[in-house]
Amino acid sequence: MSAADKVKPAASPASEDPSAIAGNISYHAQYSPHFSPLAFGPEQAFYATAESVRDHLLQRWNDTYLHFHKTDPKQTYYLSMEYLQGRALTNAVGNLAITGAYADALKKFGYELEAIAGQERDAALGNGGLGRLASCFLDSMATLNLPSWGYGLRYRYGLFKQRIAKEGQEEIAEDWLDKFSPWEIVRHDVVYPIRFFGHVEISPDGKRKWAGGEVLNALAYDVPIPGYKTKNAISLRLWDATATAEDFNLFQFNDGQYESAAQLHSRAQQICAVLYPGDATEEGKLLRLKQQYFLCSASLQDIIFRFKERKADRVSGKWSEFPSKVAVQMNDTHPTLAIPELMRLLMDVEGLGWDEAWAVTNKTVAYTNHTVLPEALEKWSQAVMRKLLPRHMEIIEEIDKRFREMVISTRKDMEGKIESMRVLDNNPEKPVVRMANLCVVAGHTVNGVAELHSNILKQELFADYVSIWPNKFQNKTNGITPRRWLRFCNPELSEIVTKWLKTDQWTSNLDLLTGLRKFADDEKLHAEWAAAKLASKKRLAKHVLDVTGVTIDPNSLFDIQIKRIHEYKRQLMNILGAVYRYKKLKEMSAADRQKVTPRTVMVGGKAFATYTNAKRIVKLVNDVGAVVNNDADVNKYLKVVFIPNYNVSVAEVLIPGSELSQHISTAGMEASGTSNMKFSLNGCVIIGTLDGANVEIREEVGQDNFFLFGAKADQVAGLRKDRENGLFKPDPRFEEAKQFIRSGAFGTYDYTPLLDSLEGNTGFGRGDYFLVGYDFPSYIDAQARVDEAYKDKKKWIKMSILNTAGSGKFSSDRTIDQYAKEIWGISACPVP
Ligand code: NBX
Repeated sequence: MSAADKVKPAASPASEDPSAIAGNISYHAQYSPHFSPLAFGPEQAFYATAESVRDHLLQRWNDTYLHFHKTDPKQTYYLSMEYLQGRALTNAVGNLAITGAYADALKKFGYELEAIAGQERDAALGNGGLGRLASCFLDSMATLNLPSWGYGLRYRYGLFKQRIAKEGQEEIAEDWLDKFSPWEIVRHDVVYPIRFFGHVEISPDGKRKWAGGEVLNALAYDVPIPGYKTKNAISLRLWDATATAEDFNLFQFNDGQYESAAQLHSRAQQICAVLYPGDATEEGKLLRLKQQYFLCSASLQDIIFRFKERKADRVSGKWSEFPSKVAVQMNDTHPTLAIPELMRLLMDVEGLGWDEAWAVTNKTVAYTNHTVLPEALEKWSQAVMRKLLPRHMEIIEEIDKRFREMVISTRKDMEGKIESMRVLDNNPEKPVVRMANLCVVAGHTVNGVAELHSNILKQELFADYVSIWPNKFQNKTNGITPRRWLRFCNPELSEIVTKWLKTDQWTSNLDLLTGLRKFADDEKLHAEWAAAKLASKKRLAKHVLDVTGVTIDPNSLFDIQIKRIHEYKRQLMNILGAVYRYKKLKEMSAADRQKVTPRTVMVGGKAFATYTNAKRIVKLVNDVGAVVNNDADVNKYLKVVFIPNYNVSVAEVLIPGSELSQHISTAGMEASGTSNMKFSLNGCVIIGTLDGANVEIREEVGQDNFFLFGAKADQVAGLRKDRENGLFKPDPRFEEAKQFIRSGAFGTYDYTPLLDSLEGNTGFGRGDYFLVGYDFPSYIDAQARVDEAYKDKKKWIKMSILNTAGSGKFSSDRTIDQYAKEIWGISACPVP
């Protein structure tokens, strides 16, 4: 009998009876000594409740691990530098179907579950869409009972907190671990060494091996991810960097050299200190590359460990079996180092030859692209790569060499294309490794995230590779989890949907929403729908008042744009539209104003700390708001509000309360967008361009229920050329809006550089690269159609219902099912 067999399974503290739950919450308040046992304010109540819920999670999580271990299915490992998890309590009790029991239990202490859940800090280990997608995917993987795990980094400080000061956006470190996270389980038994720097040693028999340099440890923290109404709970394994006692130089410390004594400890701390360290400096770039390697190396060592562990009882156990047990998905190019790291581990540690290691690697890894913006395609200096990861650089060079040889020997016709397709760009001025090219060359599958984007990948960015590997490229249109993004964040609307569909099965089979179409004209449904929307609008208005001090009218049209601030997303067009609207309102007679549809324009989003124009846009929205909202002539008809510190939990309040949402990127530039799906699901109508997933949303909800405007993706290049040739004639309305800002109507801040970016025919920071001027007139016209449509309440509510009804396709369950079948080759493994 092994020692482990002697450990008796403990009686489970996980109960579904409110009295027992209340007892368990009290237990955690007293015996999990984070606070004084006498304190039981809302914050203490949150931690004790979360720990009690964790007891439920742990049981499922253990059962799931053991079941996967016994069954030994092929398993997917999702590698992502980002997860935007947001809060976990409401989601956990909802997925475990114990919301009512916990609400009742908390009432015994005089607390509302919703208020206690509001105590939780967002886990913001991501920047935006890419990170939130990873979190939605985990929810769907667990719900579909798929054998799958997420791997990421445990950043000490996640995405910064945004404060709006006089000068505009300020960034403050977001201390999500301020007290502690009740959801993570530190795994002292899961530790791997990670090497940096050093050199390559060659043994007499020619074998190459990486040695020297500095070695840190990766320590695992597991976050259980419960599926919805299933016994399965999977793992999000987040790595933290640590140094050991041996790395602490006691001699130096006793000699008073405190900093050098703990040098390795401080380097370890830097690795997971922040999400996306600024990479303007060389140090910043090196740190970001260290982070990427840290994630890849720790995860692959862990994956190989598990493969061997599970293989132990099997008769055969050849490395060629690895791809039938392991699928690795790289979320964008950030985890590309998984490729050379897997090659290194297979060759240098496990003793495989190149060809064998390459075949295994190729069949194991796949890559998702999330952007076609050239400046966002990762390239690493060869010198930095060689210094930090000398053995990996050798492997990358060999991959590059073999790829070139393959093209030359098999595709004479492609010879002229080789330089741009290569992994290495050996431009003597700046030799770099092109990470996307490495992913395409090494991976078995490459996918885009919406139809339009995948087509652009195939026809433009990766066109040359398509002619070599026509079957490598796929589309997987993004999705969102309907649990967090409707069921839990919008309980009023959810209840109505369940009532009219006569089933709550839509939460795991979102296509059922089409069943609402036949009630789209039903007056009773309209009344209920409108009441639910109004309740959500009131909740939103309260949030706005709390965080900005601005009172907004729940009877006005709530128009929202929330996303990272970027010139291609064109928040500037939105605010120019609002400025134009304001100016027209000012010019109108009081009688005419009364005929106008009152609007509240809300914009939220964070600007990257060093992205100057994005920060100017934030400032402009705030400045416009300050003038408009205090202008007694018009503020009954227009308010402009900047929502500070946009994050997942703020989105959960804004999206249900929104009626019109803006997805107005220059066509061809937004790979997919996912908040567009969330809005539409919550009965919000979209004004947007034919970009990313907008195209598919419009198809699903019907073109009458979508306000379309703007240039199409295939026109953009021609329009830019025309402009360079001086053929662009700006619309007077566009000129008027810009001129109004230049006149100082919104204060003394110098908006010249921002507005100048929209002028001229070409040039750095000029030439209106994102075509705001070209699209502005059709945008204003589309907004006028919105105003008219909103006056007809019946029509508007019907559009709203049809948006929800047409959202079934955009469940991340559908997306993940397609990944599982068409890329990973894995199937469900439900805990019995
Ligand atoms: O990924 C986003 C795209 O812009 C969206 O269109 C898409 O819907 C979403 C999910 O597929 N990309 C994104 O969020 N990128 C990043 O956050 C990012 C982070 C770090 C970095 C580059 C991009 N170095």
